[in-house]
Amino acid sequence: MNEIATRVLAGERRAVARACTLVEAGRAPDLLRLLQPGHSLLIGITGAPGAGKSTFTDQLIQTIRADGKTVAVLAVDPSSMKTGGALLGDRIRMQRHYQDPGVFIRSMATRGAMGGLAPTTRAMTAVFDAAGFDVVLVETVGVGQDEIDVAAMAQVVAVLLVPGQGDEIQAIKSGIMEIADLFVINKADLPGAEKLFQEIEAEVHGVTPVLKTVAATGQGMAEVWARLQSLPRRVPRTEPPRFAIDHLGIAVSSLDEALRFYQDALGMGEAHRETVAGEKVDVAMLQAGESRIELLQPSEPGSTIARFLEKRGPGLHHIALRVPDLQAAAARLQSHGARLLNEPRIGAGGHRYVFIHPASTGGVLLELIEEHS
Ligand SMILES: Nc1nc2c(ncn2[C@@H]2O[C@H](COP(=O)(O)OP(=O)(O)O)[C@@H](O)[C@H]2O)c(=O)[nH]1
Ligand SMILES: [Mg+2]
Repeated sequence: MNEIATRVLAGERRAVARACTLVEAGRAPDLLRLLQPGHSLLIGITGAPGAGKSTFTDQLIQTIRADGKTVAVLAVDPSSMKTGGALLGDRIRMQRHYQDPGVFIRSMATRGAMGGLAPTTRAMTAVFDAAGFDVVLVETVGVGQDEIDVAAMAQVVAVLLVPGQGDEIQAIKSGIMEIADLFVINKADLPGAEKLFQEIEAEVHGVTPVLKTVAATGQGMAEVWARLQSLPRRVPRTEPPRFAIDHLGIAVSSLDEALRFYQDALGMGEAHRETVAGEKVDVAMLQAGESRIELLQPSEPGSTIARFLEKRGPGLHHIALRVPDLQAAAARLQSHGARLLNEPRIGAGGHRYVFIHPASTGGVLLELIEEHS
């Protein structure tokens, strides 16, 4: 592993290819730990099947190379199309770059693995980043939650729309807006492109830029590349997730009594108190550096905390960890057989969370909370 990592960090293509194979087989956790972050700009390209993503990606490779930069591409293909025309078309199109040492292209089949795609994609982009590529492009399949997960790990995301589909405005309204940093009206040579352009412009209120391209000829690509570089970047998602402790939850029989210890005797400062009606619990939050201590007292008999006190007595009730991407973390846990107690959902403080059963965690209830939510 050490040797492969060293060779990846030196930018050796064969080591990069080998690392990708290990990552795809789920056999690379040690390798990933040995890699160091590089400086890649990580770009996600998404849009409905047939929108021209592969054609666009191929042209973008050309534009980026003409700008003197190196680029690695991860094309996520629906495996059902593996023997069909689409992928064959991609291969033939992108073939012109295979001899170029400044371009590395890797395709990955989804095998219909719901929720399992994002961690692998993330790991592969980390390999490319460590290998020193200036730009990493991820072309997604264009359907489902996986695509949103994949797109969300990029620093900038371009969403391709095409005229004549009729459902673009609908797509915008149903959440694609949140993942798009740039809208591209591709196939601008087709009728209806100008109309779609204006409809999208009206919808984004000048917040998200909208550009037009003809990927088939390369028209508009220089402008796209300029924009992609100048757009504000999201959190660099190639970083390994940080599992900071958000808070420790302690079940107590009396908040006032517990506060006499933490607040008065220990001197931790003012507690933020609230009653979470839905969970029948009175809560006092105390800041402890970057983390917090959450004291929990049942507000009604029969509540979860009341039952915990009866069964186990006062004490540590749960540990809450902050993760950058809750959906990805939950999917990863599920694929490893961990017992999730709920679907990721929005909690009282407006944060997204999921609970994991103590049976999976070494005996303590674990809460995962999404950062910045
Ligand atoms: N007219 C026109 N056709 C295009 C353009 N870009 C791509 N296409 C065609 O659209 C089809 C789907 O393209 P592809 O790149 O495979 O789409 P993907 O499924 O999103 O990757 C192919 O036949 C392309 O040649 C364009 O700008 N104009
Ligand atoms: Mg494609």
